[in-house]
Amino acid sequence: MLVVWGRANSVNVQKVLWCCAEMGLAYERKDAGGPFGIVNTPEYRRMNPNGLVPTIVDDDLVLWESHAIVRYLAARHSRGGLCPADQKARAVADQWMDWHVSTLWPALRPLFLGLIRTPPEQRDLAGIESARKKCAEALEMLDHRLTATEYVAGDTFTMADIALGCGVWRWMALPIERPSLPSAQRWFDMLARRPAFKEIVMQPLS
Ligand SMILES: N[C@@H](CCC(=O)N[C@@H](CS)C(=O)NCC(=O)O)C(=O)O
Repeated sequence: MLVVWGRANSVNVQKVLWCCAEMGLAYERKDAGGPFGIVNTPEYRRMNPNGLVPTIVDDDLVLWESHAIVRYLAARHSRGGLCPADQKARAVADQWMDWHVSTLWPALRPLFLGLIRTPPEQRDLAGIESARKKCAEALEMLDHRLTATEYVAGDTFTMADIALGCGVWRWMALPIERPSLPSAQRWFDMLARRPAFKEIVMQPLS
C-alpha cells in the first residue's frame, strides 16, 4: 500500500492526502515532521535528503516534493481526470502549480508563520503587512484567471486546484484583511463543497 510520510497539518502533506482522497486511493499515513521529529533520522534522510515532509513510498518508488507527488499520483491513477489527458491542458495545470511554488507560497508562507507560529510579542508587523500585500497581489492574478475558467486549469477540477486550494485555504483562514476577489471566492466556495477538502484541508491552522 502507498505510504505517505508527514504530519497531517502540513500544507504540503495535505496536497497529497487530498489528492489520494479525491481518487479513492488507499494509503497509510505515518506522522513525521514538526513535533513528531523523524525527519532528521538517517533512515528518513535516506528517503528524503531534505528532511522535509511529505515523502511517499509506492512499491519501489520513493518520491518527495509535494507537487511531483501529486503529479505522479494523478498521472498514474487519474489520467484524464485530476491529470488532464490533453497536453495543453496539462501544461496549464503545471503552470499554475509552479506559480504556487514560485509566487503565491513565498508570499503566503511568511504571513502564515508570522501569524500562526510566532507569539504576538515577537511578530514583525511590518513584515506581516508586506507579505499580506504581496499575497493579495498574487491572488488578484488568480482571481483574474478564474474570471475566464471554472477551475484553475480549465473547466474541470484538476491537480492544479489541489495544489492551490491548500494554500488559498490558509489565506482564507488567517485573521487578516482580504480584498474582494469574487472569482477566486467563487472557486474557493466550490472547493469548500468537496468533502475531502473539508475533511483534510479546512482544519484550524496550526
Ligand atoms: N517543496 C517542498 C516543501 C516541503 C516542506 O517545506 N515541508 C514542511 C512542512 S509544510 C516541512 O517538512 N517542515 C519541517 C517539518 O515539518 O519538520 C514540498 O512541496 O514538498
